[in-house]
Amino acid sequence: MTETLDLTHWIDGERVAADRPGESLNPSDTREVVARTPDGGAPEVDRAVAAAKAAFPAWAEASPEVRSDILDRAGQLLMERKDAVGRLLSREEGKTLAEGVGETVRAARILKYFAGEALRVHGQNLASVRPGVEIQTYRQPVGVYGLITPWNFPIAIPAWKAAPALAFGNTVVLKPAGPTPATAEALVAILHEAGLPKGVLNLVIGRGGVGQAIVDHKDIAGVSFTGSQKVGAGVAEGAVRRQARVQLEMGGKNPLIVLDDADLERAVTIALDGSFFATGQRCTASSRLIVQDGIHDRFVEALAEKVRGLKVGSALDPETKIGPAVSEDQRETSYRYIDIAKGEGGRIVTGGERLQLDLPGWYVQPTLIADTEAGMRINSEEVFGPVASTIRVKDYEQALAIANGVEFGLSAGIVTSSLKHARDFQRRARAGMTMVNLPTAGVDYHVPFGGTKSSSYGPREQGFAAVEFFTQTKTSYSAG
Ligand code: UN1
Repeated sequence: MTETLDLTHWIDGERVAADRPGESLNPSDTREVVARTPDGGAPEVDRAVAAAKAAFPAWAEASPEVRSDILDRAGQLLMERKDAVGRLLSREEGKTLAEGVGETVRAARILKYFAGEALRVHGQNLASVRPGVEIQTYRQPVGVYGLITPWNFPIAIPAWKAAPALAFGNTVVLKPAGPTPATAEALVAILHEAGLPKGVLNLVIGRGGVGQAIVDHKDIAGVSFTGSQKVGAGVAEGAVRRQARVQLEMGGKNPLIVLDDADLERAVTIALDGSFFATGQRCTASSRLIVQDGIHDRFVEALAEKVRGLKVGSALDPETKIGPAVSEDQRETSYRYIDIAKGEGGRIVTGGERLQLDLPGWYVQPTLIADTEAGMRINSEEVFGPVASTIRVKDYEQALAIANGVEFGLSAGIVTSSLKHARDFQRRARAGMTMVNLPTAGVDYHVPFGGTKSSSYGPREQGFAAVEFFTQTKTSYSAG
């Protein structure tokens, strides 16, 4: 299946025909155009926001059962089409077919989870400090939300932002990432097929100008963004300037500590998944492997052996374990950081060379770099590719200090059989999520997601925490 899709914006429940000057390419084989794409801007955002604003009162007032049913139906439809949508995702983003289908299932489950959450919005009833007075708190929908989503989870992240926004009675303008609009469009189409009223969810496809227009629009009450720290800082500034709500999920430089008492095989499996799967293009990926002296050499050797065995190739080939980078830019970033690490004294244990495959795609050889030090650029800056480095440490305290010693704090992992160290790590790791004997990446969809320090800003996403950002509390006093 190599058809080229002609994408449109979705505004006020309609597919809006537009010129299609852009294209999204298949990173596994760049001769293939996955979709021809419109290039929206402020005028389309204006129309989308106007539609979302007009749709808001009725959607906010709708029975939660109506909203719940639509999300549930959309989840069901997506589940039924997981193979087709997952394949489109893999063609467009480059993660393997298993990962693409897996992510599609995750998106479907998110829709179903928030179908339940729509029915569980609740407040509190409190006694006043004044006799005869009662107080109730309510959670109410806020208005129009702008959602700006990244390319690396092209359906799960649009789903985990849109589903709570819609479940709690808000309306939405969604801007998908430049390289992956087709997957987001498939989600929007399914939600409409499931019965979403017109104007409740709008999609504007385009480049950075669309995001800027969303952030600056006076009728956008809140912005949820996942992407780079640099863009995120601008989003926050713009939103705060006009007192809009804002939630940011940005980078990570996630540590995985491996202590001497770890099971070697288990540690290797965890590192392999966290560092290399999904081509390392996860903000939760483990990029710093902090390894205690006694296990260090055995760990590096065993991991390198596994990394050498990873088959890099087309995302659509069932044999492939590591798909391409999403774009030429991302491929070059990986190779640039490999050079930087070499320049800093890192030793390439495996990978590092340019990969020549038969297919014209943006492939990167999975690369493991040993003998690096905390503080090097390779251990401070996000690479976002299948590249990991190891840092040798003498004990747990040194490992923890290094793990905490970067500006990011999204996910942090430890592999150990010591309950004492595991518990201590859970308390003292400066990260929003800690993983004991699990990869730093690969999170559940029904619990809060987010980081500390420069990784995140604003309320948590996902699970029962999502209600914080997507509702506003009203406090009502009454006397009989
Ligand atoms: C995961 O690790 O399962 O953009 C999810 C990202 C994160 C999501 C990671 N916001 O990579």
